[in-house]
Amino acid sequence: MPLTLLADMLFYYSSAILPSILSQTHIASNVDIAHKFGIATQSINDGYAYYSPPDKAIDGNDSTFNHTRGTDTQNWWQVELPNTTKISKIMVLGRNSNTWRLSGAGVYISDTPYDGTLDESDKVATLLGNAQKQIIEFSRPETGTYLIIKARNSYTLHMATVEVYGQIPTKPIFEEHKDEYLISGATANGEVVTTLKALDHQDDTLSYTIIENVPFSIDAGGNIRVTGPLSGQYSFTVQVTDGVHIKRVQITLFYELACIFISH
Ligand SMILES: [Ca+2]
Ligand SMILES: [Ca+2]
Repeated sequence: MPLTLLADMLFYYSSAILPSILSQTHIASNVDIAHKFGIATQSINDGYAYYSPPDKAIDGNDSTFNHTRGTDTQNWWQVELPNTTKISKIMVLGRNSNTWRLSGAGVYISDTPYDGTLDESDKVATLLGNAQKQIIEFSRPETGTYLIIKARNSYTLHMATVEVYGQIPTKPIFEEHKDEYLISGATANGEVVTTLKALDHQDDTLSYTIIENVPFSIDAGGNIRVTGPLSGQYSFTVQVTDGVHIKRVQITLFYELACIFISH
């Protein structure tokens, strides 16, 4: 093969195909998932003098820290990760003051948010009371959506930084929505009846399709519109794709005029 042809092919593959494949499958192992995607929460704080909000532990700044109250029901912190995340490494850096308070704190990975109780089978580590980087690594990733840290006894929980590394979902995920919708008899042709939006953690461009032949269309924003005369009910599949991965949901639309009223 002539070298120029080979070079052209390499250029073609590298410029046209590889970037799109990489954007779908490659997840940089050095991305701190907690900082980039996490939503941190802790016990309710009501004007407590030493209060510092939960997101200070995932703000990418080692000199700021969260701060809970020091009671055994309020000394917890958690970060919600993309559902679900395969966690391969966690780093916890304690606050550079009152370091002993981190001693004995438990680290848990859970599918559900903290509700006042902890499943000891979810526990993956016990922390030391210091202000050094404590690294927890898993040879086989631990899967979960919540990383929960609970201080020991009634110790106050404060941490400068919590980092999470691993893999997040590559498939688009539909945001929370209803399965069934009632459409008013006054709905006009072209009117939006509902919106089904999906999110993609790689920020890939999403496109939506309705699979069945029904009098509805869906646009790039997930808006479902009436495209023809309606009668009865319609169950159909809405598909979203990021170009590689496909996610589908089934919804049902009831047309109000189809209701049959029986009088006795
Ligand atoms: Ca911080
Ligand atoms: Ca994606």
